[in-house]
Amino acid sequence: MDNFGIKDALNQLGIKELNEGTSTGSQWFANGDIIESYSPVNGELIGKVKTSTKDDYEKVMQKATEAFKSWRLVPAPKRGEIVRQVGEALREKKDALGKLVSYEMGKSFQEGLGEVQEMIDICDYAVGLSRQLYGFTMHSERPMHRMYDQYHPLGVVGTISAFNFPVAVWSWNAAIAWVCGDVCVWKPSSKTPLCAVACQNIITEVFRKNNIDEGVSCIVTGNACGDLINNDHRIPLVSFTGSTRIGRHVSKTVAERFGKTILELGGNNAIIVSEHADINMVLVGAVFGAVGTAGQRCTSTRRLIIHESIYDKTIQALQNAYTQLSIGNPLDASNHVGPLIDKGAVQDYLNAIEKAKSEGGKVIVEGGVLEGEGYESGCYVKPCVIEAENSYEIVQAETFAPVLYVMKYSTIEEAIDMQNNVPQGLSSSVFTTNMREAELFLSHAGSDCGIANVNIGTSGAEIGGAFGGEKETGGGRESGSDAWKAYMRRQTNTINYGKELPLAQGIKFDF
Ligand code: UN1
Repeated sequence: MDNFGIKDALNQLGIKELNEGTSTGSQWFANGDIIESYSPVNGELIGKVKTSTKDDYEKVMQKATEAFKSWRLVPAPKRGEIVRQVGEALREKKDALGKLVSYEMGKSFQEGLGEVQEMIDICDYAVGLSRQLYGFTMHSERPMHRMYDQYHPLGVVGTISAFNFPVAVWSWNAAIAWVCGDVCVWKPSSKTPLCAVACQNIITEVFRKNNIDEGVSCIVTGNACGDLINNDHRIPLVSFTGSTRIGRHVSKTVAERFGKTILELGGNNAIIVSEHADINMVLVGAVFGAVGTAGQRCTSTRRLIIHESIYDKTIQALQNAYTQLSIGNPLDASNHVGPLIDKGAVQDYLNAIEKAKSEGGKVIVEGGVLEGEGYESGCYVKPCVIEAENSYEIVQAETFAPVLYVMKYSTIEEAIDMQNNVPQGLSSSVFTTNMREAELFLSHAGSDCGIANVNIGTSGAEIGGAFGGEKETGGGRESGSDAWKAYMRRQTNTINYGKELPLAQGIKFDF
């Protein structure tokens, strides 16, 4: 493996054999069990991380709540300056961190670099945002009165992130939360803990250089910490990325104590391929969407809804494209598809294919687990394509693997209905050069998803937009646009600068 420079990357990122994974910067609290992180690339042990006990968690929370008291007083643009430096530090470590993401998670090195680029971009975005945390001003109905609203820091933000974007999704939360004046406690996925340790090492250096309380950025490790966060009344906002099943639990638990959540749960993303589509564009969008990250993005393309008049032609082009895919070590730039995260995911993939067949699905491109040289980890699978009905149970569910379901439609209205007719509502797209179809798809009678694209696939959203979806996707929004508002508390202020005290609604109260 070392011809890919993994050892050097680990060194640069300060990853040791045993990492005491509970931390507020330089202070380490970790007395729990050990998580071993194995690479899905070759099955080798990369390193170990100690988990947080309840006591460790408590210590971290004390640090975080203490840090909030000073961090919220730092002027927002000054907080932005710290985030700018975090972006700079990430630029310096981009190669090493991209490599670790690829090695620990299994996505291609290009995508690993892309993920770090998203982190850098969100930092840049947050720097500008730090001068734009605007509220409205309103006209009061009373004379000599002024009204406005303003946004204040919220407190400790708990981020529980998933393995598939082990660094970027956390940074969307952290960079925005920091400029908003919040402090962060991060519980990374136990499948990719080293990526989190690497981020913490990078950030700690920046904070230390600036004499910032390191409690502004904390990590707790181990799955038990998830529920500690969910139940903790000191955490007003929990941002959770993961399955709908766990998301439902997070949502209930946090709501019970009137905490807020940002939920980024499952997707079941479809591309509608119109008879007016540019087929070459469809191929790039659909194949990257379905097999990129081995189908393990929330935004991965799961369904292709194809117009009947171009169905056969599109299927042929798809089959042809799939035969050209090379599957193997994701650090090798000549491969398109890396491994799934672990053997459990491989089993889910196999079960999905079996289930699709048993419901009547017809295999268009055969799947299967790869064996032999280069595939020793047992996590490499062949991307597959299955002709299916939208109503199949398996098509209605999200399988985090490169399984693409294809189906036919005859009218655009029918296609939009099919696209919407699943429990999830994250990303969607239509490929068409017909303006009426495109506009209908984007209209209030169109896609019901949080993300709706025209002539772009379902995956690969830019950080400038708000990211998230409807229905079982959870309804949260992260990243750009005005998603920052969820990280602040809103306050309406009315000031009377006159000498009378008129009541609102003209109410008289004389005595
Ligand atoms: C996710 O899959 O959890 O749009 C996030 C995309 C990426 C982020 C995906 N920018 O595919």
